[in-house]
Amino acid sequence: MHTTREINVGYDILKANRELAGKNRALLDESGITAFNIMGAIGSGKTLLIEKTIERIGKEYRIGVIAGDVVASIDTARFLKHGVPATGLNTGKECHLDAHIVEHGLGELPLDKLDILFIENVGNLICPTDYELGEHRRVVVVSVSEGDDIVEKHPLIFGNADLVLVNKVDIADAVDADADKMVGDARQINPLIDVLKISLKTGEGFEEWIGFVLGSTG
Ligand SMILES: Nc1nc2c(ncn2[C@@H]2O[C@H](COP(=O)(O)OP(=O)(O)OP(=O)(O)O)[C@@H](O)[C@H]2O)c(=O)[nH]1
Ligand SMILES: [Mg+2]
Repeated sequence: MHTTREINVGYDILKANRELAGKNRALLDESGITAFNIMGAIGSGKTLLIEKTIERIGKEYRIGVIAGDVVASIDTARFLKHGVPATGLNTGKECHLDAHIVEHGLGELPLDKLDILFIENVGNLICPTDYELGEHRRVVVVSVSEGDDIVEKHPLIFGNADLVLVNKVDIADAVDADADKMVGDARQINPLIDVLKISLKTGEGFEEWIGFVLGSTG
């Protein structure tokens, strides 16, 4: 005969993760670093966003990057080309970063020499939702090429984010997407969220993004 017992593994894992995230945040605060968790759909423009931001403010602010991906070396190489400290975290079969792996990433970076840290999360709109990393701001990048129903199909990740970037508006007509619908969906899910329509190709909305970054930086 089998007996069953309920164990709330999910709760314990998330609780442990939150504790570790708190430690990461304390370390970042001690070092005077503002950290951004850049989440978002696969291929939505997370790496290019960080690269363009390094080009725009990398001379005035000391920027570091943690690149999290199933295979992280490709995005890490893109960041290193800009001459900033960057480290890659391979998540293997995991579809999100967690606070423990990020703690290792922090150990690889010269924290005393940084003002801003961008953490690129694994590209998807589901797994990263519940895992705090110790960041100060949570940003979700989606793009019109995923289809303009992508936001309403993945409500949870927008519920606890600070900012949504609706990227690639330069190709909205070509892919038959209504970027304003995506903006409206995000606001409906989370009335407190900031939303910007941007194009990393034309520069539309980019200065507003920079305003968000600098406004968040202590
Ligand atoms: N037309 C257009 N293309 C863009 C824009 N932003 C990014 N791209 C292109 O989209 C592709 C994916 O960009 P990445 O920055 O690698 O996307 P990512 O979110 O980091 O992708 P993963 O790390 O694989 O999830 C690249 O070919 C970019 O050049 C944009 O605003 N407009
Ligand atoms: Mg990337």
